[in-house]
Amino acid sequence: MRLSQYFLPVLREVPSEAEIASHKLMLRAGMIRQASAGIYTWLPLGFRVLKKVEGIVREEQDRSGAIELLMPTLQQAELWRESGRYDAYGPEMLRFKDRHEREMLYGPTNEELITQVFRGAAKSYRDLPRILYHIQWKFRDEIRPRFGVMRGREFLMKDAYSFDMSVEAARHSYNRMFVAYLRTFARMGLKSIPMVAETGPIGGDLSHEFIILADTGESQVFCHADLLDTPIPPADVDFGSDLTPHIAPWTRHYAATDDKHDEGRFAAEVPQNKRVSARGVEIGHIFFFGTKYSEPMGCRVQGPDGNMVSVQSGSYGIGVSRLPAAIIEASHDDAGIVWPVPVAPFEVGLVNLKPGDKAADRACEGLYARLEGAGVSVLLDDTQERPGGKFATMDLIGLPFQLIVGPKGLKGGEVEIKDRKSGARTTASPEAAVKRLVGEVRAQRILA
Ligand code: P5A
Repeated sequence: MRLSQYFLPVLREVPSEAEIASHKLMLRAGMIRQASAGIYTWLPLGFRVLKKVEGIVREEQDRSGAIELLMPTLQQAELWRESGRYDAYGPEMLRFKDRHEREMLYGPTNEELITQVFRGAAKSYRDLPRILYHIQWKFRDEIRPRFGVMRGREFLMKDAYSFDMSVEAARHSYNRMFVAYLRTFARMGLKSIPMVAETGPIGGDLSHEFIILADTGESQVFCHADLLDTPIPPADVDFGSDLTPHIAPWTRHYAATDDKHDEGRFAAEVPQNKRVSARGVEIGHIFFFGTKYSEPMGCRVQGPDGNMVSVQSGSYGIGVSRLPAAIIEASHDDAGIVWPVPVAPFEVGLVNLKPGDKAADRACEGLYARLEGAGVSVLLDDTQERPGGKFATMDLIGLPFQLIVGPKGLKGGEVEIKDRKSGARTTASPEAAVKRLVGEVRAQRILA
């Protein structure tokens, strides 16, 4: 992509409406613009990040065996009356009538809708287990939308729903998602911590929030320091057998907690030098709620003995549109965003210090073509902005690598590579630079 033909409205001033780093940086880097309170347009640069995040979420869901479908954003009130949640949900639900005076709502979550789909399709135990998911916009009329896309009213969620014959089988589905979540967030460069959680309006009695540590987080977290170094389980763990050994380090009762749960027990059991107390951002939340929806909504299948049984279910959410902000909270500095390669909007920022200079133009075109040809995504700054402004923009938008090309360096046969994260600058011949960048980018795309 050529910056001279792109749509990247960066802001030099820090917007006054933003309180936290990610919100400020997303506005300044031309990633989002507010449309109305808690509702955002994703500008091209932000949209590329959102798509990358969505892609990683999708890959790990698919890998775990979950099956993608797409449910609508609008739902009928009638369906929510079947589960009893229509009246219970409260003012966060956006309710309205269509032209036929039918009561409708903009879905804040999809437990009822998926239960309706599943009960109409599954007849016997042979149709189970299944995990179905979609990635779809939700609306919650939050009383205090804030921090940009971190707590929006309209937001993109990955929500999965599991259907099993027994509580034990449902625990396996829960654990399978648990592992998929750890892997999903690790692939985005995030260290996520599962924390025992409240179930709120979703219901059930088993639930974990996935938290990343950030000073601006809305939740208080106490966790065992070892949790931050626990290796991520491999994707190919045998889901048919007991998964407990794989997730035990995270699910031991003292592993992570919040002030609503057993902070006292945590303090008693975890040695002082191993206690981490921090703020956290919730990026995912999983629930096991058994028959909470299947029973009132009549979602039953025939068991092997011929008897009809209510299906055991759970639901599993990831805040897809919250993640770009969460990643920025975890990865930025004074100059701007520092994107991990797997979610970067472009992998390399190619800076032409002097567009119009024949040698610089020719070198940049060649580098651009070779990097793109090797599958590396490049944003080429071919604008007439002065060098200082170009560097500031590149640092602000946080592409992992900058490749800086100017007439002076070219005379000596050299271009400069800057690593955005470490700030390290090195010079190399154009050929060597391409080779190095392609190698680095490929290495950093995969889960360490
Ligand atoms: C699980 C999937 C649910 O809704 N039903 C379907 C369950 N869980 S949840 O915790 O309420 O939401 C799941 C994740 O969505 C993100 N999220 C939000 N992101 C941005 N703005 C919001 N207002 C918002 N509300 C929830 C969170 O990441 C949450 O973990």
